[in-house]
Amino acid sequence: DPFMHDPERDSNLVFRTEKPCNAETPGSMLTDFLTPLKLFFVRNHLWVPQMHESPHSVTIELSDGEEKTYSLADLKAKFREHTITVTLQCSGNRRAHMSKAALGPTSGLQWDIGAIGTAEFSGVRLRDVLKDAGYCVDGDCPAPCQAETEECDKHVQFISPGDTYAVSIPLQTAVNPQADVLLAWDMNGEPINRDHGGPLRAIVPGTTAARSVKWLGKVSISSDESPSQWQQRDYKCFGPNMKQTQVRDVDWECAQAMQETPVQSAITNVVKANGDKKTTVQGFAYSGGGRGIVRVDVSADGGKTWKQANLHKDQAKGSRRWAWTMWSIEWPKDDLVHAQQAEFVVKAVDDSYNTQPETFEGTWNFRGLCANAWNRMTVPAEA
Ligand code: MTE
Ligand code: MO
Repeated sequence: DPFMHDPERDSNLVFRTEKPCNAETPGSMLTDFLTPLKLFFVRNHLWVPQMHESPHSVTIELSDGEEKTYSLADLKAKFREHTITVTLQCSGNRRAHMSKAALGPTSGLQWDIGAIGTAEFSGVRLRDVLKDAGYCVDGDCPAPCQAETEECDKHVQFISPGDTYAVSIPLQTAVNPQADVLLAWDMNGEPINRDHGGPLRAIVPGTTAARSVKWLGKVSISSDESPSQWQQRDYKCFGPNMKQTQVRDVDWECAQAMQETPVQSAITNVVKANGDKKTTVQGFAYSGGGRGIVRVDVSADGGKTWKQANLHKDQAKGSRRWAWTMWSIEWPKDDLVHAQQAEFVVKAVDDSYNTQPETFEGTWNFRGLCANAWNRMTVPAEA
């Protein structure tokens, strides 16, 4: 049993599968800006590897095949340490909601709202390490590769030991100092634990969490995306007309692998106080690509009328906005139009004025990815 050596997990987590461990945070517990480590969702495709080799090391491979290896101690000694606040969201977060659409169930782990969490990650910038390994990242570098067809450096692959997991990100993201891509060893001030990818993990802010490779062993610059199924297949959206039964007809190559993610929000709690006179609705809002949240609209009548939530101040660190924004709004009882129940709804707007679709019908895809329609929570008037 390769799962025999998996770490113990908090019993508050909601397990979707045990082996491999796929467990989400109960939505009602996603109240802190920084998610407590023991509650942080776990998404493992396989078992948690035992990192016998001590000291741990990562190998950088340039496109000409030249390699340079760094131990964790080398990384700590040689490069400047950076700390950034990053929300990691699984590509399939809220898939269970998309599965309730008229178009029918989607395949994959049926997550509710809790395959998301936020932490402070510390480590070194990947670009600094690439530079040290001999790759030109700034100054008088050869002109960047433009043409789609040209054989040149376009991607950075992240590989886990034994090829147990591998994906890639665009090279431009990896070398951009404002993109804050890290090789990280600390999470909320503690060494990253085994479930979350310790001793060393890639962190790609603003990008679907599948690209933040845990137990990082190798970084490779290449002209092609990673050939793995996790790059070529699993994280691609097709049109709502493409059903699971048509998978054989799908042109995998024509679809874009997920990187930056769309705007998302969810209601985590509806709390009544003061003899039910006051209802507080709270939740999170997040967008990918470093886009901040500029507005959160909340409705108590299923989306007919709206008010704006208070966006909470926080101490997010980073060159751009990589973290979610927590929000809340108080609803006086007299303003609740429906006597029997209130249907609270949330939608968020990011700083590019992207917002969320009302329903899942238009963005439905058979893998249940990018599920970001308005989030609803129905609450009886007398709880
Ligand atoms: N890295 C490795 N090596 N193996 C994995 O299974 N899962 C990916 C990513 N990195 C994965 C991985 C996916 S799909 C997600 S959503 C995140 O890790 C989950 O990170 P977490 O378990 O720390 O929350
Ligand atoms: Mo994921």
